[in-house]
Amino acid sequence: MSRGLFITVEGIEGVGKSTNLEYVNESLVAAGIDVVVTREPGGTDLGEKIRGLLLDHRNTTMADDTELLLMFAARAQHLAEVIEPALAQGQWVLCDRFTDATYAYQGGGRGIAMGRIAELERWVQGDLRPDTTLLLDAPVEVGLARAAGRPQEADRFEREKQGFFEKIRQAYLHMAAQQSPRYHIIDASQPLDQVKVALNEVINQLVKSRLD
Ligand code: Z5A
Repeated sequence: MSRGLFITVEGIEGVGKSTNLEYVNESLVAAGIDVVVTREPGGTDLGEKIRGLLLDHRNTTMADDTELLLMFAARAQHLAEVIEPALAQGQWVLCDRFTDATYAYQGGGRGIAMGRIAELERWVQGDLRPDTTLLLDAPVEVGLARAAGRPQEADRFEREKQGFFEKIRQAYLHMAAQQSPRYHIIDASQPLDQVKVALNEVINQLVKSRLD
């Protein structure tokens, strides 16, 4: 049995990851692919508890290194319990955020050295990297305006200022430019129908590559 494909969806706050992830999942399932949908931080019982700590806006004194290490602690559990077993069984894993988010948020946003993140990446993941990353990109004000329309209380990240998200967007675009074959930049400022058209192109390519 061939190993499954590891697909991640990335982007700044409110850009439409959850909405489009659902669409990608439906399209893959319709094409006959066995898909596991998951998210970071989270994806396991333990990981969801760590997510609670990370997002709780009352944790105002969390140090940047604590935030970084909690992201990787949740990731280690997620890899062991969900991602690695699924890929080994030939399932495709569709993950809402992964380590690119750490480079973008903890590296670009908080200013932690990228080399330190790379050390943890090697330790926790070994050689495992996503096969394909869908980077939903839109100006920060578009993402923040969409996110502001949601009823839930803002979490610890959502309380950050616009400048924080500008640095994150630039970090994502920089990574995509450096490692271009893995990334597909999707213009997420377009109406949803057009975002889906752009996603379809990538989905069709992926499905075709597996059937060839
Ligand atoms: N984080 C980190 O710092 N380091 C890490 O390593 C990892 C994560 C893994 C939780 O992530 C936080 O963890 C995150 C980064 C940090 N914090 N932030 N910010 P999350 O992914 O759960 O949180 P999020 O970015 O806030 O995701 P979200 O709230 O689920 O937003 P979204 O998925 O990108 O957006 P959405 O809910 O799909 O869409 C928002 C609204 O816009 C909704 O009403 C849609 O109907 C609408 N929408 C979507 N697309 C369109 C278009 N094209 N047109 C019009 N309206 C649209």
